[in-house]
Amino acid sequence: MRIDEIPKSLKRMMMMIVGSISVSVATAAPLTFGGVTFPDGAISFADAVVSFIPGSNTVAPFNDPTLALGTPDFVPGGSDPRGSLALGNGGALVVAFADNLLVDQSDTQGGLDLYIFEIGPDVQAFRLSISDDLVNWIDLGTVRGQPTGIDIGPFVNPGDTFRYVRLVDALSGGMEPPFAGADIDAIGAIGTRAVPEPGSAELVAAVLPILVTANLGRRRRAAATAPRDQGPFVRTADQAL
Ligand SMILES: [Ca+2]
Ligand SMILES: [Ca+2]
Ligand SMILES: [Ca+2]
Repeated sequence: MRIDEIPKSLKRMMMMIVGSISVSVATAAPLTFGGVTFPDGAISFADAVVSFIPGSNTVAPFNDPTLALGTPDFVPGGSDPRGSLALGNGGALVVAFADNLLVDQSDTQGGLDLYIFEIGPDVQAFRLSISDDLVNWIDLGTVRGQPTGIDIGPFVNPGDTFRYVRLVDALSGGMEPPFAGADIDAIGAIGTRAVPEPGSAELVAAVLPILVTANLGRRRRAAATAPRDQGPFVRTADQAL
């Protein structure tokens, strides 16, 4: 189909869809959690679980790795205790950023780039690594704190970006069930570069052919075969470690 075959009304609709996606990235407002301000707001936080290999003595509902995604939501003494993931003794979690990438920065929060929100009465340690391909990992050492912030600057090259973060419980105490190991509420990147979310690109690829075919009265199989589930966001436990 040539572009001049598309009706004006449909062109306007297409521009609205693309515009709404780009605006959602550009208008992010700063958010503060536990005294830590994230200039790019909610997109700064981990978006997907790549893999979770639970350690011992973490049981449902505290062993759900999705509890470590998104903005911090654990409420001490709240009615819902499931705000954080208990890694279990020696447990390993790998998460991915989808609409942002971790980068080194020096302008905000003393240059600390990556914050892990660990919670609970025991301040438990975990080993922290970052990667951009799930193959080559940069070890940031064993850390602890509630929350704990890390400057990745000494470990990376200028301009490097990282999509993946790995946490491995360091067996530092609090080892009894039901929530043994470090308790991870959220993982946020102050050093954040916003990127088009894979889901948004898929949305454009999937929706536009449907609109075009609907307006022109032509059915095309392309709409049904638009790319889906591409990218690294799959649970591949043996790939991660
Ligand atoms: Ca994010
Ligand atoms: Ca930094
Ligand atoms: Ca949480």
